[in-house]
Amino acid sequence: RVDMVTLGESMILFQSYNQGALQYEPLFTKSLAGAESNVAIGLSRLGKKTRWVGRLGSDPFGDLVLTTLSGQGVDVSHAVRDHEAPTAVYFKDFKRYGDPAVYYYRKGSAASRLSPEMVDEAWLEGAGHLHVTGITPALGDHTAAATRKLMEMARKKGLTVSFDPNLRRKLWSEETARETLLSLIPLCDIFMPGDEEAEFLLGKLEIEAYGEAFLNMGPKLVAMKLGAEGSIGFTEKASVRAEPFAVDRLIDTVGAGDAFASGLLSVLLDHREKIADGLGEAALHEALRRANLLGSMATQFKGDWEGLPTLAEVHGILDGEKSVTR
Ligand code: KDG
Repeated sequence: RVDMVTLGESMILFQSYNQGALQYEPLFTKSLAGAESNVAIGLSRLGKKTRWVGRLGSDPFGDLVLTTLSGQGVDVSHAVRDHEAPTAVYFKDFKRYGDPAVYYYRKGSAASRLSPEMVDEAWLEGAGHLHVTGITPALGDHTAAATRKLMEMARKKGLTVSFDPNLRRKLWSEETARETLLSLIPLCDIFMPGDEEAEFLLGKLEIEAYGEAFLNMGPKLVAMKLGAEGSIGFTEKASVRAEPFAVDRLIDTVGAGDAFASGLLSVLLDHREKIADGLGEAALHEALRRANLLGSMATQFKGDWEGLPTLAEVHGILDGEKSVTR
């Protein structure tokens, strides 16, 4: 049994050791990144069984992706190695103020060569849920077609599907991004945009109007990230707001959305069969609170996923359960 399977491009991330400007920093730390594998790691830490599928080069960085993910408890047995194209890398440039800038070196990577013919039903075997993001379709027309095919396949097989638009303007034109992302929304049950992404997709509306508009496109649940304002969830039956958690030391905002997705899904997957008929208010609020907590934790550590908590840590914070720390 696999609680969640996800498809995406995982890359090797280089971050300046001292968080100095990229061009002058002599030392870098090496880690793993990729929105979808971040979610797989987040959920795995919260006790869910996860599987990551994607294409990697036959190179040491591809090996590192696999060993890191399997070390985090993620099933990588369906990952595919490409013998010609490399594993991608990317760099984070810390800016002191605002989000870090990112520089991708991923054109022509193994993952970007994914095509619909390569999509394999076996990827979904034994799984209850599929999570995808708007990054995979941003890598090219064929990766967009592959994402669509996998979402359709998952629905046909009775899996629930979540979709995070994860708008990455550096990867595609605004026009293609808008059109493609909008076209994928009807294929998901759970849609999780940020407020800026909602505005990008639909223009400026009141927050409540976004919820209604996205629900009308097909999803059964819309969870909107409102940054420092927390989050809000919408179903046919309810609209629920969840307060944010304080961020005492803002270090790295990259990965916060994936952390949010992990927290949210960790609760929603326990209520999977109720999603179609509209989840109750209490469960939706619990999911959003946990999502907010994980989002805030991710921003207080360097790296995309390194700051994500275990289930015991989550209970410790949310329910005041005491643990022995020394
Ligand atoms: O959400 C975090 C991702 O943006 C990061 O891990 C890199 O996957 C990545 C991307 O394409 O931006």
